[in-house]
Amino acid sequence: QQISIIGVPMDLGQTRRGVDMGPSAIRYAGIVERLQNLKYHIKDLGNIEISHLTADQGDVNDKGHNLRNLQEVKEVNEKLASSISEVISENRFPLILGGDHSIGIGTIAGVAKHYNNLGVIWFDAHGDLNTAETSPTGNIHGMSLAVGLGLGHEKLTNIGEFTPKIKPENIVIIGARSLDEGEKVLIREKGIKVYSMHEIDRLGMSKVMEQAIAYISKNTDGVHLSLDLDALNPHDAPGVGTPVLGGVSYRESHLAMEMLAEADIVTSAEFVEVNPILDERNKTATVAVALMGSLFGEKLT
Ligand code: DIR
Ligand code: MN
Ligand code: MN
Ligand code: MN
Repeated sequence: QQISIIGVPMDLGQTRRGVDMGPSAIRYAGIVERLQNLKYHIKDLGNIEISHLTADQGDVNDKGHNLRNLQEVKEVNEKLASSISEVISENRFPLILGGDHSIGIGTIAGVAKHYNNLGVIWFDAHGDLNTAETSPTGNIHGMSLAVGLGLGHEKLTNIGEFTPKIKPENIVIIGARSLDEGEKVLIREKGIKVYSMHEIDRLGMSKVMEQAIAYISKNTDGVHLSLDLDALNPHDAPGVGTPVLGGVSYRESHLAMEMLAEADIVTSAEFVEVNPILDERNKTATVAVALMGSLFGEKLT
C-alpha cells in the first residue's frame, strides 16, 4: 500500500500557540522512515499553506458570532479537503498531521466524498460536538465532529459542497472524559456511541476495541481514524493544548492501534493537537509516530 502524508500547521482553531509546529515535530520524530521500514511507499506532500493575515484579534464575540477565525479555518479546510480527495483518487492512503483538531472538518469533507457510509473513530478526551451555540470557548477545534454531522455554521458544513458528511450511527468516540453540556445532549439525542474512560476502565481496551470495531464495520464502506493526542494520559502525551487527567495509557493506545491494524478497516487517518511548545523533549510527537507505526502494522513479533 501507498501512503501520502499531508501536514496542516493549523493553530487557528484554538488559542494555544505552537500547535502549528505539530507537523514538523512529527516529521522530526521520524514518521517517514518509520513507515518506510514497514515497506510502504511514502509520498510526503508537505504542508497546506496557512495565512494568519486576517486572523481574529482579541475577543471572538467582536465579530458577532462565537466562531474564532471562522474565515481562515474555512479556507484552510477547503484546501485540505481537495488535497485529500486527490490523494484518495490516486488510490493512496491519506495520513494527515496536525495542527489543531479543526482540521478534522476538512479531512472528513475530503474523505467522505469517496464513501457512501463513512465510519469515523474519534479518539479524544473531548467530543468535539459543539456548535457556536453550545461552545464555551468559540474554538472551532471543539466543533469538528458536529460539523461532519451537518451541525454548525454553513461556511463550515458546506465545505466540499455537500452536507452532512457522516451519520451519527457511523461514529464511535473513544477516550472521552471532558464533555460539555450541549455535547452530552447531542450524544443522547443522536444516539452516538461513546466509550468513555469509564467503559475503558470497566471493560478494558481490548473489549472496547473489539466492540468498537464490530460496531463501526457493520454498515460502513470506509473508516476514518481521527486521533487527538489528548485522548492519552497527559503523563504519556504532555504536549497538547487541553490536557485532561485520567486518559488512555501508552499501552492501551497502542493496543487500540494494533487491533485496528489487525482488523484492517482504516482507510484514512489523522493525528492532531501535537504542540511541541508545551511538550517535553518531543515526547508527544514521538508517541504519535509510534502509534502510527502500530496502526500501519508494526509488531514486535
Ligand atoms: C472544549 C474543548 N470542549 C471546547 N475541546 C477540545 O472548546 O469546545 N477538543 N479541546 O479537543
Ligand atoms: Mn500560527
Ligand atoms: Mn479533539
Ligand atoms: Mn481533545
